Amino acid sequence: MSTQNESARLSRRQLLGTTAKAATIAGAAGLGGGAILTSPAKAAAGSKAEVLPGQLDEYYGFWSGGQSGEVRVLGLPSMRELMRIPVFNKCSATGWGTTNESIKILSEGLTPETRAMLAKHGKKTFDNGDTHHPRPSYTNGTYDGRYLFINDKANTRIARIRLDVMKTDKVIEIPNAQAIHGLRNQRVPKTGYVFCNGEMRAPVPNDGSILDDPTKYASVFTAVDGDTMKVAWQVLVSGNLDNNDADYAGKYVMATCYNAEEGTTVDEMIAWEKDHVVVFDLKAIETAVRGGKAKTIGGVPVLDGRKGAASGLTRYIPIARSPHGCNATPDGKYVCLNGKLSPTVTIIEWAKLDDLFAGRCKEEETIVGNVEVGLGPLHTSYDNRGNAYTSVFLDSQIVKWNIADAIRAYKGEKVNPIRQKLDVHYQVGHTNASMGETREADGKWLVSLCKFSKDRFLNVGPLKPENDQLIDISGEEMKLVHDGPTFAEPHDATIVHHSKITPVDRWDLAKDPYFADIRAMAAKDKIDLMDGHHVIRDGTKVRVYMYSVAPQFSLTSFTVKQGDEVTVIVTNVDDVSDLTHGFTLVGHGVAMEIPPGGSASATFTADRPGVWNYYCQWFCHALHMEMQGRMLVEPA
Ligand code: RUQ
Ligand code: CUA
Repeated sequence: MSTQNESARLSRRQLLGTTAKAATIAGAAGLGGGAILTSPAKAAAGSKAEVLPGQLDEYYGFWSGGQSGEVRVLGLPSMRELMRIPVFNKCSATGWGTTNESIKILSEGLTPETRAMLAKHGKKTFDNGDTHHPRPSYTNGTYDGRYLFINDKANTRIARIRLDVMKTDKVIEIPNAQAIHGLRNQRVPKTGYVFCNGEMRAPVPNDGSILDDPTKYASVFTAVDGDTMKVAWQVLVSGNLDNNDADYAGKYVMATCYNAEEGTTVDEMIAWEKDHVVVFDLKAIETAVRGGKAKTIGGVPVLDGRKGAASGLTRYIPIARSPHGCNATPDGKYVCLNGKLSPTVTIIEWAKLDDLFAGRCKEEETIVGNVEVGLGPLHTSYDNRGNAYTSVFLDSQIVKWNIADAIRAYKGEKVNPIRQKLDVHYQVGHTNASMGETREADGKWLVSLCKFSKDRFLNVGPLKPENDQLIDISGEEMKLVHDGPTFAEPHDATIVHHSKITPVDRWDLAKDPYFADIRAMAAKDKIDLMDGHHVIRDGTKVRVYMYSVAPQFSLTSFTVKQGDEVTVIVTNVDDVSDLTHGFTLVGHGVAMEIPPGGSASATFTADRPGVWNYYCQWFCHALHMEMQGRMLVEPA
């Protein structure tokens, strides 16, 4: 074995002067150490990661934007940021959260109760979100380029992003649950279900009849139909659901749970030696829903899969306390559970779950490996050569180990599964390998998403960027080749070969469902969106249609009355790719992206008399500054 950084690790541990357990607990509370330690990038591997000017990357990386509420698209191996996709946040550049189209997407999937609460405060949706897990859709165990799904822990939502246009097209709130954390897609035959872990426990229904009685709370596991974005069913679960993963057979989903104690303070939550993973039997659950065994709560079918319910829908497998990451191996055989408070990764064999549900084996007998990797294992990813790569938070390392050897060692053979421990900087959360969550894992690149950057970049004040590191895993030895600063907080990233995704260059205004409302509005007003300009008055409502061709709007002034509710609809008729216009109305909080081949609309009240200029805020032409017009508001 080559544990090249073993001595560095030991000295760091000595430096911290803490015992393993205390360090683990301190680290879990975010107090983890990590002395400053640099690891020189290897020149040869570095040049492999270099993508020269004008060259394209081989992979798309989908990065969650954490508490920024967005998703980011990176190119790998260059680690260049290619795009940001607003999801749960408001975006000043694109008008996400301002345009009628985006507001509809952000509001129509909320529960009636949430909509009513927001409406009382004059709002149509939430302004914040907390994304963690960006997951592309699958067909037959690999990415199919249709969608990317992402959770919102903050307001219990999930969103779907269309990968042809890289825009969010559906957002739904998950009823009954609180704080969607783990999110995974069904891999086989396809997505299919999107599995959502409601992490935090609360009464179901949460109507105020139960308050300070945590024994009556539940966490809620939800299967959403990824095609319709409707909740298919929910299962109540014991403990707090953390991460999850689906198998490669379409039969089971597994989720790690902490707080089997069902306490409400840290001390209570880590009191026991063991927590559990919960296994969901998809066929049994579907049969139960079809057989009318579910209760309708919050408008969706809910089954009870808690420990005491003996439902036959779930099984609970005890493992060391507070397990975190849950990662299926690309060969379809195993799933790894990352210990977090335990220095181990536990391996469960999917096939043994058949025996477990049939009563032919005990819970512990599904476990086929338990490998000690270091302090604070969080997540594991895979290459195509039988190796696993585990992120180890407290030790700030990526640990490469061999799955087959880990299983042999568990049987008592004298083999050491550990291949290498590589220092990363610092306190790594997620790690993910290229195509590592598919049958087509290719073992080329691995990212290490570090929670702290300390001294790795120029100082920007007390709030430092995170450090996303790129590691070359194509050879025997892992090599760190790139540091990449990122803003809060890319919990997770998925690396997809570029051949899996085919984005378009232009929208199709005539057909795309994204513009259905604009088309319907124009049809009602008998207007051709691609031609002329029109001001339609409808009582105190005014609809203003114009198109844009660099460097002009087809309408350079329009007149409304103070107090009118004005809807501006702008269509981009330019024929050139990469020619985006914008529409910003000064002093009214209105800004929108007008994409090639597409249209956008925004509605506001013209409450201030006088002259209000509008302009194109997306650089489009040498005369871009001159691309403007005036709204004349007659005093009431
Ligand atoms: S979790 S650092 Cu939100 Cu994916 Cu593990
Ligand atoms: Cu159009 Cu700038």
